[in-house]
Amino acid sequence: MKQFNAVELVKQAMPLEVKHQGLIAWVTQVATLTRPARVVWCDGSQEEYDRLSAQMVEAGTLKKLNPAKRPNSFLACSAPSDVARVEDRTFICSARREDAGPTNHWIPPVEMRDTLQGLFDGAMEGRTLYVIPFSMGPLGSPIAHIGVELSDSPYVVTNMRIMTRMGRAVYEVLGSDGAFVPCVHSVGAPLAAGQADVRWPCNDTKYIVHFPETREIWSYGSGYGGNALLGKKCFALRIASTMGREQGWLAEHMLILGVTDPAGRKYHVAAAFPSACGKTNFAMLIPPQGMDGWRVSTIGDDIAWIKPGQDGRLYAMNPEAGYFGVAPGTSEKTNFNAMATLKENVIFTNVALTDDGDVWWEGMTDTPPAHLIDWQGADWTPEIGRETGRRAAHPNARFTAPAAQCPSIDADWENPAGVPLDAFIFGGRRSTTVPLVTEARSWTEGVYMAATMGSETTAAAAGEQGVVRRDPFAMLPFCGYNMSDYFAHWLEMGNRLAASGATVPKIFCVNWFRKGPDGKFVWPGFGENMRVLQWMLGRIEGQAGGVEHVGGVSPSYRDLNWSGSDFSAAQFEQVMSTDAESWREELLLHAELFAKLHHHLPAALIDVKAQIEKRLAA
Ligand code: SAT
Ligand code: MN
Repeated sequence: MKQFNAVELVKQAMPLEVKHQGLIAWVTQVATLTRPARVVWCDGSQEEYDRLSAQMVEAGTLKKLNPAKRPNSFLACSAPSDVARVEDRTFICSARREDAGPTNHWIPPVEMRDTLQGLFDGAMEGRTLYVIPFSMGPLGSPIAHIGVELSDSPYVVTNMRIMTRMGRAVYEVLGSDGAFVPCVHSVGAPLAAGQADVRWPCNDTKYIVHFPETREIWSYGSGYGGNALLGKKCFALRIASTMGREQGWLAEHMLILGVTDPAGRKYHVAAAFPSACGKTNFAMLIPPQGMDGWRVSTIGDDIAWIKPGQDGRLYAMNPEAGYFGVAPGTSEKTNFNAMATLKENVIFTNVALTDDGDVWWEGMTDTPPAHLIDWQGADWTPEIGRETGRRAAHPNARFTAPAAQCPSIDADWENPAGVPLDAFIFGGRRSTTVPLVTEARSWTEGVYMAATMGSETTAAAAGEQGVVRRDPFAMLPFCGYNMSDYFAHWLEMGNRLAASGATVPKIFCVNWFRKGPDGKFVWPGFGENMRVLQWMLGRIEGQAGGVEHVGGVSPSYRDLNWSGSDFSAAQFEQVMSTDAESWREELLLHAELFAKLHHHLPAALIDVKAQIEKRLAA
């Protein structure tokens, strides 16, 4: 047998643009460890995308959809065990445990490196190691950061081409000594000589590992979403949040939208919600009837990098180039712009296949097609669905689509300067207690609201669903360092803003998800959220009314624009009401969170809590 020669494999197909000795040495080192059959340096071209897609169709990983219905689009169906992010298998391996903090899983770096050496030893045997150069943020812009992912999954390559600026030009930007975040990914399913591959290779053992000090990412065992597309949660949130802390900026789990009023005045808002709570829908909102002249434009749907500009204001940019959005529930009615974005050039994952080679998911149409192949490859009919409760699409089924295809895309979405922020919104999924909207009276009170936010868990993460957990800033699974230090960083950013004399964005807290006694959502949501947005802008302009209460300022019924709506004052009461008893219960949960985060917990937040308690007692 021929001796395995990593140097030769790596050099063989290396493009001329690669001049970075550090990069070449690292690729060689990873190839030596993982022993792939081939190394491919990706160039990001359409030709490469088509070739890999065809290979995956051949291997059964992808189905090509009917080109007349869904041009240049594919369906991937994963292994049933590999359908979401795995939070219990996600690790922040900082040198000191306290720097990861109590909300992150921590293992000493030395021990973790040992484990990873064992796992990655020969992990790519029989497979191809793809070198995937990518930029988070517009290529070459001063606020962009570069990563290189080494992955043995062609599905990762094609998804990364949509989700990031991926390809040859990145090698040029890197030059001979540019900085990059090294990301190593294996599905953890080496192939012995002659062994047939499976449709969706993965491993029951999974590790999603971050070394914040050395800015490295290692991911093993999963091919799905945030576990495998390492530019997204791993880099643009977990690693970037630690970079932001050091360098004075913020990496947040936020959509960014522009909103233009009938007079042509434009505002920008960044909004944080946990996974699968409607960020994509909110970012692509179409104002309802009766709100003519208002317009929402989309800058990003999941991640915001926010930095102070020359004028001291905060500017936000979207580091991604695509949407990895939740398919179920997306329809022409709930998100017209998303449906238009999904017309072509899309990779669907874990949705159902129609008999004419198109896709379908729960909520796409009121009436399901008479027959489908479900996400696990079995026959599905509405009767089977009713009888067994089996869904045609997995609840965390996703689409990967180019952002540029979105009809509501903002003209400034790739502006390297970002867009100036007027407001932050924080929202959880709460069937009770939390009102539709509350304005914080100060930056500090806003940080408190965001820090203590709770939300019912969704299918975006493996584990029990529908249980309320604290999800500070919607960053619980994504903060790369100690959560209390993260709160302190937010407070510090606020102080700096105030000191610069720049306009400080207002902070609001929303809850679209209150349920009535019948268990149904009371607030219609989607386009109707524009009414709440208008109220916020009115508050920014000092024009809209509001009522002070224990937790902040909220509108009364007459403070919102109801034109074109039949939402009644009684219904409004249902989505706004809170009583002292619910507040007391909620505060117990805040206390629990603060006890957990006591190490480095900023005193300013403890003060806000004391003030709320005082108001409640009065
Ligand atoms: O799978 S992802 O982590 O990219 C989606 C999400 O949970 O927000
Ligand atoms: Mn997300």
